[in-house]
Amino acid sequence: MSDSESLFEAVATAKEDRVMALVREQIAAGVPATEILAECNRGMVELGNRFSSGDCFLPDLMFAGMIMKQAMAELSPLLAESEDATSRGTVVMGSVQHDVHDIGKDIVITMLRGVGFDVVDLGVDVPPEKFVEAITKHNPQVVGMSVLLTTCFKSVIATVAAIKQAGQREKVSLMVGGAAASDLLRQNAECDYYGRTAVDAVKFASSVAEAA
Ligand code: B12
Repeated sequence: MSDSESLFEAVATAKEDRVMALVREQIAAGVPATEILAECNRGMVELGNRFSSGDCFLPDLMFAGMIMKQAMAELSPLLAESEDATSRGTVVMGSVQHDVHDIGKDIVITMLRGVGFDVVDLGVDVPPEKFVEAITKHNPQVVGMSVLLTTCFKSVIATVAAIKQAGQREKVSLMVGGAAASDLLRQNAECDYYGRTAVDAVKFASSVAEAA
């Protein structure tokens, strides 16, 4: 292991010890948690590119997922620091049906909670009817769907259709995000908002809360 290896490179090559050492070093040096996280995310995207080109394999993705969760355990308390203890509203979040990626969803949740939202985490591989049930039970202002697989576009569309069918569409704002999402998906699925990052999710939920 080279001591000059950056956090980006260490994540992209799934080097657990180096990632954790650099995360702790950067926290101690006062680098904002959001910046540390952004560099980890870029590393994960690079790892995905290496996976696509056959330079690494599924176990590497799984291992990197575990490393990211460890890094998140260190960063979450910093991301969740909030001056405002009163609830700003409720958000229901889940990774859509057939999608088990949860690292990005969990970051979105941590950041939303950090700025004072109550978040109901439905987990991963969430079928449309679970979103509908959660809306009935928790009466959220915002529902967020995370999607990392292009094969799961149809899950986003099916979730929105189920929400419409249940007569809930007018009472919730729908946001979609995750590496496979785009503004085109937002349009096709008739969501209200596409966000590229967890910070975008916070901005959108905050704008909905402020307008209420
Ligand atoms: C780690 C990983 C895995 C891990 C996941 C571990 C876990 N617990 O999540 C494991 C090993 C399980 C996995 C499995 C698979 N994976 Co995978 N995986 C990845 C990888 C490398 C990183 C994902 C990640 O965590 N990124 C870091 C997080 C922080 O980023 P993020 O999720 O995008 O979230 C950020 C934003 O998008 C945003 N965000 C996220 N959600 C939301 C929601 C809202 C509402 C908003 C506003 C914002 C938002 O906020 C976050 C922070 O800013 C990606 C590569 C990539 N480019 O994404 C491939 C990738 C997503 N996987 C891929 C594939 C193909 C698979 C498998 C099919 C592989 C296989 N052959 O089995 C399976 C599918 C499993 C399933 N059914 O879901 C492909 C998808 C290709 C495609 N176009 O569909 C990718 C892109 C890799 C590639 N380049 O080929 N994977």
